[in-house]
Amino acid sequence: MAVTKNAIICLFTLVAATLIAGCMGMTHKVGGSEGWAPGVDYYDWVTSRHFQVGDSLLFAYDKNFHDVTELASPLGFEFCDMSSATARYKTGNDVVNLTRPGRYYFVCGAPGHCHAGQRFDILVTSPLPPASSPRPWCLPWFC
Ligand SMILES: [Cu+2]
Repeated sequence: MAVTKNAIICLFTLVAATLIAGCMGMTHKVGGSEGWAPGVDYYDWVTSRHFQVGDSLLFAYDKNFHDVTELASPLGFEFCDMSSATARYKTGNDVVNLTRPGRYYFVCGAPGHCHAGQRFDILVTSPLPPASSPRPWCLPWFC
């Protein structure tokens, strides 16, 4: 009955992995395979996914040419005005944790890149059910 036993172990591992993945936040690689660069359609990228508190963004780019600048203001975002910058990342492989619900604005701080379209804004929602309680299908020791 080795096959049955293996199947049970396999199923259990799969269920456990799904639970762990479900409880932890999701990492969104910005721009998908194209990464963080001018010429990528970030509007398209943003509209195809959902962001919630606990998720994170991974920016992969050439640090010699780009950075990741987080802006606080929608007007700053619209006009590529870096004066409302709240954070700047420049390692070329930056993870930004989405720790609060609300709108986030990201642009590239290199001259001209924001105006050229290397920017996006996202709406981050609270996890459902409310942030304080674990997801109902999460086993407590995973959360
Ligand atoms: Cu850039």
